[in-house]
Amino acid sequence: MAILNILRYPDARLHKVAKPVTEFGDRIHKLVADMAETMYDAPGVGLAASQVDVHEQLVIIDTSDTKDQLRVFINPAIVWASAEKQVYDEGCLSVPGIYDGVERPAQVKVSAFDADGQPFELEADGLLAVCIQHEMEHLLGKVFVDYLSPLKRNRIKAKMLKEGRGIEREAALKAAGRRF
Ligand code: K1U
Ligand code: ZN
Repeated sequence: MAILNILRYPDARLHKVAKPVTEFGDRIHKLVADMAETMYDAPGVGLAASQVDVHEQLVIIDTSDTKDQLRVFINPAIVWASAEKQVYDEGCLSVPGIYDGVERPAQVKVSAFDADGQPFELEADGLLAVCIQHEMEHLLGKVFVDYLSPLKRNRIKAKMLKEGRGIEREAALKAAGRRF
């Protein structure tokens, strides 16, 4: 297993549209295992393949307290969404440290395939419903900050770019320290 690099907003690759998975097998099992290790390490409750620069329709979610209930959604589709809405303070591993309210349907029914290619349907509410919708939007190339006002979005973009430059500088200094 391996910890994968999570793309940080505003990386343009986060806006790529993911393609359906067409073959199930060892490659998908390894991707799921690596993404799970990455998500638990971060830590987070969900991760879309797009966030690790794999532009295929694969999402993992674990909203359990015990962190032992991994759900895998491959080629997911929302087949029903409630008229009732809920606002949830969402976060995103690609936009670390930023949380803001997003309104979405309170309940959804999703159809998908599991890691072995078996089809299933699931009805979800609460955090699981929020997470499914948030992760599926990553597959469409959308990040939750796209829902915020242009003013908030631009502030977040500037903060992320500034922090990103700091991370790059630290990595360069660390690498230089190893050389000398
Ligand atoms: O980056 C992601 O898409 C994952 C994201 C999922 C999510 C969380 C909350 C609302 C909508 C979508 C996260 O996991 S952000 C981190 C987080 O919420 C969390 C971290 C540690 C413990 C519990 C939650
Ligand atoms: Zn996210």
